[in-house]
Amino acid sequence: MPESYLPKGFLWGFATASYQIEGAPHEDGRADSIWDVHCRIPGKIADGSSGDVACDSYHRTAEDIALLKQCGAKAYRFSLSWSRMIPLGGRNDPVNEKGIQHYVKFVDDLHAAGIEPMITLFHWDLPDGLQKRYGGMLNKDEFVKDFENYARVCFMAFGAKVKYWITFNEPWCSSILGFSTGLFAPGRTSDRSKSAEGDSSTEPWIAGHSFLIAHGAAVKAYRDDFKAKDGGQIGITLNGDWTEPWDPNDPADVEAATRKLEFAISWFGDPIYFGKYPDSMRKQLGNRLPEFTPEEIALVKGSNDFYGMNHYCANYIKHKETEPEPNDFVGNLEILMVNKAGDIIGPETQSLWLRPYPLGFRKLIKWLSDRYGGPTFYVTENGTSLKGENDLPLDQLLEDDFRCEYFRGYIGALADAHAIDGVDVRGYMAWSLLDNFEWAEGYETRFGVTFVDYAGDQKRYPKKSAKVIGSIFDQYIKKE
Ligand code: NCW
Repeated sequence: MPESYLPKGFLWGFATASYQIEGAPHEDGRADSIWDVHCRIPGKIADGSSGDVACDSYHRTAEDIALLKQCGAKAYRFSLSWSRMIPLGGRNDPVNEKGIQHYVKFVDDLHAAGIEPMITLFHWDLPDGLQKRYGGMLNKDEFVKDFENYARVCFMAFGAKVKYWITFNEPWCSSILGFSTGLFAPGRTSDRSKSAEGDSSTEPWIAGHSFLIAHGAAVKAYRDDFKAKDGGQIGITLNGDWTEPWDPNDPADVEAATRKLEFAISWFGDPIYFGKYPDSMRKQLGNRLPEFTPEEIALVKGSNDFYGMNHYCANYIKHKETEPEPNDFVGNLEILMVNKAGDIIGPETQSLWLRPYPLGFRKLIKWLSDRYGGPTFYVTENGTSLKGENDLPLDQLLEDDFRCEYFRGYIGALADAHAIDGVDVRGYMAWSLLDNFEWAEGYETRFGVTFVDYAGDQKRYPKKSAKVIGSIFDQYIKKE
């Protein structure tokens, strides 16, 4: 047993998301989501692909559960496709019984295999009907009501079978990449530059505000009407990279490194734990950042039973001397991979946004724990890709020693955060069970502990990491 440890009963497993694995986009009554539409726009996805087939998991639930069992997983985090449950999305639209039954059976099958389900209600695939009808997240009042209704349909359908609920996955990504850079669905960049009136980017901040209020409304619905009888917990999943100052001796870089954390994480974390946006964001964004009404504060403040943490990367941060651009969303600073002393933060991966640095994981979870008063954490995603993994011959690709090392480093860092730094962490979901549709990067980027042969009928081949990860947890989780 290593000196550091994870607590008894620690829940570990894997995470996936509906659009990335399911395929079957028009089966059993499912309608388009904004990602179906986004993928049809030429140039949006690196390899011109889509989630039309993906891992075909809609038809292979038994195979996926068998893989989870083989790995020894205790839990599985997956997301529901809103447009399978309520194809057009809205509170007055019909509920699709076939969609509900598909997931109810899946949850029953997971339980039969001894695997705890953890459900994400929204992992980016908004029903396109709501985007077309009223602009999706840009229409706060409509979006909040429709999300609350969808959440209630789900709470009702699964009842006590599901103990872990996540409202939104990485609202930063949906807000910034969906409404500022246009990289993600719904692909909006329309107000990125200054207009003739000197207007500036507002949409990502409006979308973010809608996510927060919708999260609060769903949590209130759960706590008022389901939690006591069903006995579950509910939270939000936030992504965030660790930051180190480019020059640790320059107070402006030290300050910028914290400001980057605030723009990326506290944007959502502070309203949930403190009922307000960070001062640094208000200072830079002024009234482009929406104000909370007293009713909204009451809804949002205190709305996490646990903090869902996705973590992948660390960066060096250098302050800027110039005034922020209107479309700046990082806090007026430079994000670098090399610091003033020439140190590299971590090796390159297939994804430009990912640089492994396990110590950054430990530092970030401690920073979050200190800032938010020691909440309970579930790590809801962590994992890596390898530059060029997709080009390797199958036998080499299955020997993914780099991924085994990655998990050793990160799980060890988490055990240090728990045993030495006193962080209350109770679970970890590796990203991902399967290679899958990596959004704008298409199928070139592989994150799975299982190779999926897209050219060979979606056949699954467990990689070495699928066999190794359980033994790493075995070393760290306390038996008594
Ligand atoms: S794309 C992304 N990911 C990966 C994805 O597969 C998963 O669904 C997400 O929850 C793995 O984990 C998350 N994160 C987006 C990274 C940010 C890209 C930053 C671009 C800067 C402009």
